[in-house]
Amino acid sequence: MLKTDGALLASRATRVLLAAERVLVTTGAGMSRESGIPTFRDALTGLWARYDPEELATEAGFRRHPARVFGWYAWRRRLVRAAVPHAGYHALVALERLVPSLAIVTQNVDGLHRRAGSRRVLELHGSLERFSCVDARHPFPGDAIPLPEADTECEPPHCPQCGSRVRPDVVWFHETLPERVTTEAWDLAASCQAMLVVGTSGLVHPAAQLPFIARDAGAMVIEVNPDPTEVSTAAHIVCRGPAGTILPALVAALREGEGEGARA
Ligand code: BV8
Repeated sequence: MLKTDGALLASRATRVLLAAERVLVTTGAGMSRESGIPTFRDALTGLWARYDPEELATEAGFRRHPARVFGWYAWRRRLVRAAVPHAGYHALVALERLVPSLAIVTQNVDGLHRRAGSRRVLELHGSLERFSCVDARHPFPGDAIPLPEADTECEPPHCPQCGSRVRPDVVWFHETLPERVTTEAWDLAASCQAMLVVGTSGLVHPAAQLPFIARDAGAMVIEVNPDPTEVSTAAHIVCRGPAGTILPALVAALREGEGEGARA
């Protein structure tokens, strides 16, 4: 049977994954697209179309227009609540059982990896489901924050301890990433044998450095993305297609490989 480029690449990727003890998966907004969650740039649509990320995803923007920013995050939180993890997420859960050690480092704040059942997930940019106050980052219970029905601006509550406004516990632009998670993610990137890079444009730093750290440490880098990205140059194998199709195909091939006792 003539092997298509896609099949050839998938089998090369399968062999790499079969040979790897430690696999690291890094994901971006493209991973959530097939579950109906807009990518970051796509989320600047409708009511939010006329604002740039600096306006909606920075502390300065929040202090200038708290109700506008809080409304945008409430709208995204409602979208995420209604979303269902697609087959690509379940493939990563299965992959966790097929390789000795697997971890997921995500830029996504939607929590879908954990919702699908992935156990080792590092959220580099925080979560839409966690909240804290803007002045002192005192934690604030998410279930005390109602989800507005419409895409509307909504006033954030105030912190019972210091009175400052409550914000989503995400990493905004010009903010440093959570130390513990970042240290663990960088260590994993520098010590994995294979990295799957799924659905990221590689434009946002420092997360964009991870594929290059892995490559420079001798790991095989496999990109899964329908379009070329900043990461493509770091990739040894490029699988051009959607995560919801490529990842299940990779896991099916891996199971086949496992069946034939191909693991190193
Ligand atoms: C910081 C949380 C230190 C909030 C987010 C070095 C060079 C240049 C700039 C910088 C640099 N270092 C720092 C910067 C500044 C800045 C930055 O990177 N700017 C960029 C835009 C140029 N970085 C920061 O500010 C970081 N902090 O550096 O702190 C510091 C501290 C004090 C003072 C100075 C410095 C913080 C960055 C984190 C920001 N927070 N999210 C929220 O979500 O609201 S970023 C947010 O956008 C996401 O988390 C994600 O990281 C990013 C979106 O990127 P992607 O996930 O890649 O998504 P994108 O839409 O771009 O692409 C989607 C891809 O999927 C595409 O390739 C597409 O082809 C593909 N796709 C589509 N469909 C599918 C698919 N793939 C597979 N399957 C499909 N079906």
